[in-house]
Amino acid sequence: MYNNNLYNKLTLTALIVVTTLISSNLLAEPTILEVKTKDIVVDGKKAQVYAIEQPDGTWGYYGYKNSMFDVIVKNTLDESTVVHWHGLTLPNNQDGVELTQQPIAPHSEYHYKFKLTQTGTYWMHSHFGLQEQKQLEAPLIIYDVKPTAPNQDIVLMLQDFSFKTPESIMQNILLNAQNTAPMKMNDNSAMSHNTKAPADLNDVKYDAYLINYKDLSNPQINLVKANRTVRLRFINGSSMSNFWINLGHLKGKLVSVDGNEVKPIISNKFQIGMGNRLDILVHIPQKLGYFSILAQVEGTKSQTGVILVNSENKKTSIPQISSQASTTAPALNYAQELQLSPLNNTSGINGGMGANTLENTNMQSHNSKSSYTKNTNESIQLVLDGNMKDYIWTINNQQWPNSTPIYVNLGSNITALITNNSMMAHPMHLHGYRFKIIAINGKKINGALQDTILVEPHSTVEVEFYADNPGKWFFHCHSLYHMYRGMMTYIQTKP
Ligand SMILES: [Cu+2]
Repeated sequence: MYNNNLYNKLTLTALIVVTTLISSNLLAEPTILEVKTKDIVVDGKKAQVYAIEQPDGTWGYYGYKNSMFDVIVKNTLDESTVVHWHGLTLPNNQDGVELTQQPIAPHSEYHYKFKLTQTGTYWMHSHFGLQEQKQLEAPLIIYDVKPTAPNQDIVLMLQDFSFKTPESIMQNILLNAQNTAPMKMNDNSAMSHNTKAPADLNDVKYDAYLINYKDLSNPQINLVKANRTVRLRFINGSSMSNFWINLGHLKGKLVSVDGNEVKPIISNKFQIGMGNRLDILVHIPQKLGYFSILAQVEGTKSQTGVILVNSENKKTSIPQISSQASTTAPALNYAQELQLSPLNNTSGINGGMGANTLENTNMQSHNSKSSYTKNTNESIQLVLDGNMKDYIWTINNQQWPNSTPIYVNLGSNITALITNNSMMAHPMHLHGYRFKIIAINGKKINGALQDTILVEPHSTVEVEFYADNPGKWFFHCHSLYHMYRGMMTYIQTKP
């Protein structure tokens, strides 16, 4: 008996040692991310889109803070690509964009290696051509500690889908722009400045809206446990669509925006612009059987969603949910942004963020800050505009790629005033940094740290960041066709 136990113990120890050796050996190997085609079914019809998956089928990347992001991107497509790690503060040559590397040629690969210094919900997507429209994207989640119950942590990537090719969508936009531009301008001058024609909200009419490649005719269903808290990680990975998240019967607690913790906001409705991420905690009550989590596109009745099913009460039948809501959703607005503030920030609203505070929050990976000159302040202007007739979109009157860089001094505290002079909202994204929102329409706020901010038509947003990450960093509109038609530039640090 005793001997048997000892034998068992030894066998167990040996097993643990072997397992540890195998897993540590596996950990030392780079993670493979394959850029590939993916067959999906939308509204009962087959379609081919793109995906980024590991060889075992894992969608995207799940890692830990302070570990290495050691990834080989394998391009299995017959066209070039380049994959950007959206929201990560990383070394410039790892950014995964055409500014810092050659595109990855068809059937070739590229190795990325850098330390993960953040935690939270991020994502990856093609920064090449119009591939993002075909869902060449995936989640990128960085944990602080491993979640104890994996089914209580749900990633929800919002996507806009068309059976048309991105090229023909672009062509249609150009045709529509030419036909409707003069009318839009008349409308604008005749109406009050707050009235916007629906055409200004949505340039593209999509066939469906998806969450994790599925529409409401066949939605993703997640089993959840009653009396437990579920973290919903929303990623707006759509190309041209802003959404209202509707949690229905569940009360949500918004705890993180773009991977940065915020003072919690409790509601069952939230706004999410293109490129943004929201982590929302929901508590699953015992008595109900299922919960629909919906996302409705602004200016439309179109919606998508997933169903959470209470694992202890799952006999309840799940009704079909229509892809059309009963009412049209309004345009997104600044109400949510004005409420947001960082969880760990004691600086006053009018005191501004000193460089020291930004240092602490902005670039934990760079320990060389002390070598930079501190507390120099610089301000830059970023003026967004558009020519509706030709569908040309500009930053500071320049249309990418005919742009000159915006220079900032390395180690300076940068205040950037973003002025939107156009009739459309633009989700503006800065690479390599997170910025703090310090004013909206001139109203000073102690706003959130974000990497993407939806700038409403005819409005201003002031953001601040500490320029301690050297290199060339794209600043662009995350509406895919606006970016494609010129709304992109880059910020370059001077030593
Ligand atoms: Cu835009």
